[in-house]
Amino acid sequence: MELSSADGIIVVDIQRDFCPGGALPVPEGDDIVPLVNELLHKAEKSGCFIVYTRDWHPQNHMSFKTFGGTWPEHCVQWTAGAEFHPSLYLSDKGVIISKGTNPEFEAYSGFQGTDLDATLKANGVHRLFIVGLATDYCVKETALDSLQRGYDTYVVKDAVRGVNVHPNDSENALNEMEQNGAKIIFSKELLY
Ligand code: VGL
Ligand code: ZN
Repeated sequence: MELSSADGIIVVDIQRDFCPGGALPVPEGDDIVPLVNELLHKAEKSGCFIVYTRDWHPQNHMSFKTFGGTWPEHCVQWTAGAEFHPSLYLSDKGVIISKGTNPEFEAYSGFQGTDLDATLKANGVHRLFIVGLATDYCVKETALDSLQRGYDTYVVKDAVRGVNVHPNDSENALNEMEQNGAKIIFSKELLY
């Protein structure tokens, strides 16, 4: 597949807290970083629009156990855990979208409560490739919102990883995305 300026890549939440050693680690979450970096270099060369989403919670966010939610405290704004993985390639052409900033609302999707849709439309993006963490939460919800907003949506299977609170959660999430119209592809289809 050829990439162009009508394409975008959304790098979902590749942050320290979602990687091994972090507060809410996705098993092998950091394994995808070299591949994501390759995809980013390819995207940059092709004029593809680059977005990095980040989970960016206030300290009193409702998703935290201490505030009635289900997750340990993670990705608190301006803390080390909220930083992008240190090996993630940050393109200076990339745009950062922060989500989950309202203490009263969960926001797994990069579209939820952000100007991501407007930013993509303003830049003429019609097709989206989604990579990152976590397959069964933020990747899934971002992909479903992307489909709902009319983007031709691709999920790069070898460039996502899931939490798998239940063992099949990632597989089920990929099926759900596919059933809703997402295309599940492998990175080699973009790289070679
Ligand atoms: C996420 C759980 C809580 C994610 C964010 O990025 O998938 N998961 N907050
Ligand atoms: Zn979160």
